[in-house]
Amino acid sequence: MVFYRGVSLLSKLRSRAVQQSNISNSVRWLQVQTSSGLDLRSELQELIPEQQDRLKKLKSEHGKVQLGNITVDMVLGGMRGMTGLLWETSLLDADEGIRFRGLSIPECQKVLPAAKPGGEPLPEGLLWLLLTGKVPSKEQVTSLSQELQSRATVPDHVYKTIDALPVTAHPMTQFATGVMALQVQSEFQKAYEKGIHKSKFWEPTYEDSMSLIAQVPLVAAYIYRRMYKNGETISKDDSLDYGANFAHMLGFSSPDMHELMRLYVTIHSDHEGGNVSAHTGHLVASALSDPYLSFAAALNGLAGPLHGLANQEVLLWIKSVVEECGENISKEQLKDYVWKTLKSGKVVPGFGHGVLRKTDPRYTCQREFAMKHLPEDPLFQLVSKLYDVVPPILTELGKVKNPWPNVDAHSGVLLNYYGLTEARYYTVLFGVSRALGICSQLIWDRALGLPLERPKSVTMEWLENHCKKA
Ligand code: NMX
Ligand code: MLT
Repeated sequence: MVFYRGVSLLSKLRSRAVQQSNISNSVRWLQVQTSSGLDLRSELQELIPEQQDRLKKLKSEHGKVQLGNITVDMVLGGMRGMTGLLWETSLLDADEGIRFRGLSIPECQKVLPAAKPGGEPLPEGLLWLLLTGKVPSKEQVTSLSQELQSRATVPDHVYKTIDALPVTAHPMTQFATGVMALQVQSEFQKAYEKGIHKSKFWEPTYEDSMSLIAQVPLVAAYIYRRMYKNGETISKDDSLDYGANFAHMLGFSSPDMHELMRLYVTIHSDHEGGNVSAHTGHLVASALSDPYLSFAAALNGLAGPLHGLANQEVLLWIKSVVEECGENISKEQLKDYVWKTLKSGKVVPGFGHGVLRKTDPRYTCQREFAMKHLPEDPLFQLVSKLYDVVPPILTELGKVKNPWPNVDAHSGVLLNYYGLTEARYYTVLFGVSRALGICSQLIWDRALGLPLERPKSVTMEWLENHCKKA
């Protein structure tokens, strides 16, 4: 089922990493190591003590080292630029974009196992990488696929709980409700009630996290079929990998759509720790809330239009452009439309970012996918025109820190091309993928014994008085 693109590419990547003369060399080298065991849990069990020691050493030797100054602007500006979180699974560079355990998206596309030669990475491989920091082999990915398949069952009460909501309820409301209903089977909650020792917290967290990752595609597919396909559900197919099976349960059998889903789930999974969904999941989990409670909270953050819901907003906005001006809209007409959106007090969805300052590499890899599979699609061509038209306008506004497109600017037209046209559903797909990142870090939160998150807040009066004295 799975094709592994081999040791030669990995060696090339390694030797390139070794040749680079920057300080991160040794870290990158470690990060592209391969691992050997087939059982992910045992692999983790081996890694945890050394990472616990590493954290202890960091704390005892460098605990008092300063990481920067906090300004009033930072406090009033949504904590931008304030380093305040430990997040092991990925790191975002403002110019380069995301690296999953040190690997960029193009590097992941090269070294992670794929379903076919030259194909997109399998999300299971990315999950293995996020959890262990090691590139998995074909056999490890197959074994993880099987583990997820064996956990992919959803109790009937979950579907009944979703059915209690009106079918018109937003898909993200239905999704978060479904995840909350899954919570009744939390192994962590049961173990905590029985008095589990805190050194063992990561174990039931692993169980819950892996089950949750396995279950979310079923819940998500149920919601899609309930809302848009008269409730006619499609059973899972255990012969398929995670991404392909998700597409299959939604009702899509085209091999290209299966490839798209693998890419989609891989690239949306993690975006370091400060984004609203990841940070929410981490914060809630810091109270020792179990993975289901934490991930449901994360989904509620993802459902906001400035965050994950932007993928819905982009396609709806693009469709409104087409409705008003037609598919073959000129760049001049498009400029007018963008200005009209801005003048009505709205944002241009899919552009800008809280941290990134260049085009999102997640946008770029989706663009490459489109150029390969749907170069003539009129909506793809419209998205390409937006790439030329929007950044100069946002720059002209004078206040937008990043005028370039983000991940959400592209995903909708790809899905729409393959027949997944219901834009209101798109954030659910983002949510399924984000389970991989949030849950991976959550296992590490418990393994490292990270504490309750509780930053200090102040009032305007406190700030005024402080500034007078400063
Ligand atoms: N269209 C119009 N105005 C914008 C945009 C945009 N795309 N991006 C930023 N601005 C405005 C922003 O609203 C703010 O205005 P004001 O001072 O009047 O409140 C000003 O520019 C400065 O904002 P920034 O510091 O550049 O951005 P910030 O870090 O505050 O926000 C986003 C980041 C992502 C919320 C913002 O760029 C945005 O609203 N983008 C559109 C929505 C979107 O695509 N979100 C998805 C992000 C990715 N994801 O999946 O989560
Ligand atoms: C994400 O993927 O979470 C978004 O790009 C938002 C962010 O990183 O802040």
